[in-house]
Amino acid sequence: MHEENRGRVLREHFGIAAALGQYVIALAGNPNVGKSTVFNALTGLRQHTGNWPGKTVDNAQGTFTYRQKPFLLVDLPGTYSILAHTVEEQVARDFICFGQPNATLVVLDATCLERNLNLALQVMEITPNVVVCVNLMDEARKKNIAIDLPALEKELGVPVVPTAARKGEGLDTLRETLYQVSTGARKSIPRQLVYSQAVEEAVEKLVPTIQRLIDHKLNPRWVALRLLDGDKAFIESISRHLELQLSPKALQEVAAL
Ligand SMILES: Nc1nc2c(ncn2[C@@H]2O[C@H](COP(=O)(O)OP(=O)(O)OP(=O)(O)O)[C@@H](O)[C@H]2O)c(=O)[nH]1
Ligand SMILES: [Mg+2]
Repeated sequence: MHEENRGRVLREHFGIAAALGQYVIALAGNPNVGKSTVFNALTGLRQHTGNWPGKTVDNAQGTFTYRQKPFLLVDLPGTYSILAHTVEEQVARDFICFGQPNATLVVLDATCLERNLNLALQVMEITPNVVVCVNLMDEARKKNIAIDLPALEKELGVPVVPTAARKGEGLDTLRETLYQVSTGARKSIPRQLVYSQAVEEAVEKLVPTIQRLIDHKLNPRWVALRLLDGDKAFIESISRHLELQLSPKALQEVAAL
């Protein structure tokens, strides 16, 4: 998306005033994993809080500068999933999809990685610009939980940074990694979930038509999966945020495949 247009969408749809040239980072994670602690550690007092437009869900935005580049960090509501079953999930998903952040930082709890990885894998289906932060490393150490971080990074295909945010541990590496991913200096090919053969065949059929309809504005594989899911809220979000009328005719065309 063109940067000026993205700025307008951020302002009008999400109440976020990103300056031109500012790198936008979305901060996602399950509830209570230390997102706000990471957010505070990175942004200090340069924060602004309010609500998401039209929603009673908290919205916190903060800024920081790194290597002379300006960053805007957006703290998303804590969610276990972004398949939009709750208003919090819808806010998080719509921002990651349509706010076009330069990077999405997914914070995980090192003491219960398996449960937390679900959200990371979902975000990795939407965008390749993901940084995974494994937080609460101090708690994991206390519980004698060992994590093979290089193996995790290799499996996921995106950068993994260990932190103990409350103690400020790992934040320098986190800033540097966010910088590299946001500026495009470091590119990833995230591991994609593979579904049953029937679903994969349906996705393959849908992708070319979707690509034509949405014109690179969203990852077509992700959109295909949502359409196969019959996710009406997502189709509404597409029309609202992309100002793209998925006409009944277009949808019929997709459905006919
Ligand atoms: N030991 C330890 N505690 C941490 C760490 N990071 C955060 N905490 C603590 O964990 C608790 C939850 O942290 P928050 O930053 O509020 O978590 P959150 O993800 O923003 O929570 P929600 O916004 O409610 O979803 C707080 O008591 C933090 O002080 C860490 O790295 N180590
Ligand atoms: Mg929080």
